[in-house]
Amino acid sequence: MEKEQERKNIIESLEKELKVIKTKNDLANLKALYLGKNGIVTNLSLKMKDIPNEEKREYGKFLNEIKDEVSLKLETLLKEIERKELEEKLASEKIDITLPSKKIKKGSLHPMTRIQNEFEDIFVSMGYTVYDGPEIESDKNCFQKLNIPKGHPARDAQDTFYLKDEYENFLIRSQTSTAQVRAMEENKEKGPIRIVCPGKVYRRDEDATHSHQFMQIEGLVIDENVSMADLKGTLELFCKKILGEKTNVRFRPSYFPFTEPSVEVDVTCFKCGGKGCSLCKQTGWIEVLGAGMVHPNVLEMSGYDSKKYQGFAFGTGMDRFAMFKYGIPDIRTIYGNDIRFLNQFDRKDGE
Ligand code: 2NL
Repeated sequence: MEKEQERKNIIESLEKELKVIKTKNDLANLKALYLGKNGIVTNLSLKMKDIPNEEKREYGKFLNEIKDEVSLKLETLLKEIERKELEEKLASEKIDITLPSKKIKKGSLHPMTRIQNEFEDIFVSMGYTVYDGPEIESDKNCFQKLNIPKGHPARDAQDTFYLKDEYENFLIRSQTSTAQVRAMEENKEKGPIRIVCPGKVYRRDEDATHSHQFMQIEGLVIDENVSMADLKGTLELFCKKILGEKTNVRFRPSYFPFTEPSVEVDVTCFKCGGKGCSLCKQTGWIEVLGAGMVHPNVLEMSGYDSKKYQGFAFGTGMDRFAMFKYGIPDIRTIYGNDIRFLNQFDRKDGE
């Protein structure tokens, strides 16, 4: 009966303490108090040595029972605390999936990327290939092979950036024609070519309509029986595609060292429609391209038989087109990367 009383006392005091326990930490402390090294239940076994031998078995059983009972009660409360914690966690982390989502701000293409894509799409639709070349070039590819020998006045007009010391015969290209020279040289069969070469070019020039670095695109067609009529038809179609079907195109005689004859291409002013305004300086026309029939010297220097082959070529600044098409007044803003400028292009064509 003494044992029974002891069990009752222990369980009663345990139950009293369990009632006020709220956290796993407090429960662990309570567990130590009862079942730990110096715990109330653990210490009961110290009495074993005073128990007469014939009762030891019985006492052992009693010890096990009380241990199990205490353990079970502690375990039950632990489960209860854990369940409550989980419930609280679920309640606090509840997500309302019906709430409207935050708008993700997406970027947009840079106006130069957009205009380049437009150029490439039009020429690819006419069967051209886009051909790339390096920006560091030899004097030979940039000038000599284009019929601009050393001392030619056209070199001054382009006022190029040359490299220094042992690389003084190299420069950062002033025109993308360099890539076209490469295409002609690489064409070992000396057969037909139909390419456009877009890319960066560099000149010593800087004001509202000129940047020391700008984006040029040049086209080159070489084949048998290519004539000025092909040049005119191609560029007229291109201008209408990129600036609108209503655009009128005119060709004026001009001069480039690498073409003969050479032309400059004007389109009806897209601001006034040809009536005359400040943009077109009251002429009704705006110059957009330079072009011509490839000079026989240029063909011959890259290994083409100029009796058998003819070609036409053209070139323009893509920046100029972006300025016209998107209404950008200062070329420097195109390369300034000011987010207020770029945000204005966060829209689709035609919007
Ligand atoms: C301009 C317009 C032009 C070319 C570029 C060219 C390229 C080869 C052969 C012949 Cl490989 N011509 N390109 C032709 C005419 C005009 O660019 O205003 N350039 C200064």
